[in-house]
Amino acid sequence: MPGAGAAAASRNWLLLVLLLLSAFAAPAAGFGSAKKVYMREKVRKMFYHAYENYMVHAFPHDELKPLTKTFTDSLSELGNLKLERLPQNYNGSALTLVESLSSLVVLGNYTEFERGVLWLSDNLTFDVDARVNLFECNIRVLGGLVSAHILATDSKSRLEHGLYKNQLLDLARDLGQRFLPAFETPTGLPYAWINLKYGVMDAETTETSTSGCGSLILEMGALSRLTGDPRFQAAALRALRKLWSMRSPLNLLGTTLDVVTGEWIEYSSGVGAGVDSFYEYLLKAYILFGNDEFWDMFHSSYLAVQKYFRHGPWYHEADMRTGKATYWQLTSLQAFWPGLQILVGDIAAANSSHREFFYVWDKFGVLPERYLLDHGMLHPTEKYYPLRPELAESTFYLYQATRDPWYMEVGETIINSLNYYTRVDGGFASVRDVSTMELEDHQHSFFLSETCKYLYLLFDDSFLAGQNYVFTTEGHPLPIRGSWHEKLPEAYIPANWTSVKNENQAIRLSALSQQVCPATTTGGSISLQIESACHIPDSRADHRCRMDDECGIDSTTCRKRVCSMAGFCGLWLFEP
Ligand code: DMJ
Repeated sequence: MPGAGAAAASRNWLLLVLLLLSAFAAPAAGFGSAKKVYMREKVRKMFYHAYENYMVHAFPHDELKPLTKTFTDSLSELGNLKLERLPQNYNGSALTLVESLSSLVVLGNYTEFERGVLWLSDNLTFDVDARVNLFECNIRVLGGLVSAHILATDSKSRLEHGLYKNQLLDLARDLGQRFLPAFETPTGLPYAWINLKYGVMDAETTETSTSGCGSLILEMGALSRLTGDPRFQAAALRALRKLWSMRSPLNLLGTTLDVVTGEWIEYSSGVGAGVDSFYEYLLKAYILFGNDEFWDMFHSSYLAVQKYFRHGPWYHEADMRTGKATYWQLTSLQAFWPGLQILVGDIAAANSSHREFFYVWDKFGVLPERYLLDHGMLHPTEKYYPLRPELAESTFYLYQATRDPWYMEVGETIINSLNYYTRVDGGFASVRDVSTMELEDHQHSFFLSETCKYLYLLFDDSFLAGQNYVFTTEGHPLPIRGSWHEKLPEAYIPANWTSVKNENQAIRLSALSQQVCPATTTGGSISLQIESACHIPDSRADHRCRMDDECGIDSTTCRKRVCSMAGFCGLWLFEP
């Protein structure tokens, strides 16, 4: 439990989070306002190219097949939803429209947002014989509806005074109620799959993942607060507490488990697939709801991740029982981690890790699903890039925290790659193989809810002005409201984390010159002192190098930095 002496640190921490989520007034030096507008408009065009092609060729089905200009409802990960009120027995839940609503608001298109809200109000139903994945349906559909409901009742929305009578909230409540039978297990851990009409099917699999049962709290907690029905939050919280009770003495969790026996199935885990949003939701639930319980869980698990998974800027997997490394692999999903580190204020670690993900992006043109760090090669079967958002997401958070124009350059590279490799006449296509750039006929809905949204926010964050949001793991914004806080948060930041000492001086000139090597002096009115007993700066201010001798001592770990293949000083995985 945090001690009383931590109150000041707590306030600083909270202020930092608020600062990170707010719009800063200062424009980015080196990336002029005309260029920012140009990039923003480029992202806007990307979004509408994806959205309009979906509306023309796929709506009201779930997702677009951009190469053949057709549709798909058979999401292996989501299951089948369908709209019964439509003619011709359509399958589909207009998933991409549900996922696009909050992005339309971020782009300032209230007219199309309102059109979508009213269409869904009239047509969507969940009273269907459909087996869906609880986690995916929660983050995409429930999260999309809850967020859109909040935005529809926002003072900026014209719907507030017109035709909108909480229809999306009614739909969300109905969907949430259909989720509840999944939680009726001896452990309280929910089944991974549920039939929306009939509940849990006979002989349903009892296997689920850590993220599948441990990251439902944001959407279900928000639903409870909006409806006044505590059952949604209670179910998600009970599952989360049970999951947490299954941690090892090292405070590590596995990746898959049995919801009936409460036994682990896969003991190895990392910060990527099957676990990622579990960590994300502990911290974001604390920010959104203010309970110390979430912070305590996050704090313990964050320290365990840094201790057992981190190796320099990389995060490998480890066995939860021993802490011993298992798989030395970089996965595309892990790229959300630097963004989460920004929310907790660990900027130096976020920056060094983000730079490595970007190095791999740059090497292939996009981020491969899995990259074998120990062999320096692609995973033989997971060479795909399904338009994932995680690197863009972290880039957005790093830019919010640092205002370093370098992150805009990263965003520009990501945008150019997406347009060059994945844009086709019928939308944006996934990459089947990053070594050949062969495309796959699928435009995932998260390309609209997350990838385009974070890239747009990187160049225009006016949506954030005057309101702080937590973004769900699917990129749907939920406002941070004092009235949702059960009590005021208390937090403790370990002294060796790279924390901002004075919240009035939180703006930094350059992440490359300061966060990577934090004690580099900056001069000027916004200089910032960060403790570092052992720090020795790299020879060059831009951290480029040809030999290890040109690299200094890392200020946070006190370890010798070495020169990477890419020619940057850092704490790389394989040191001499
Ligand atoms: C999204 O559906 C969510 O971000 C989820 O948590 C995992 N990643 C996918 C997109 O990559």
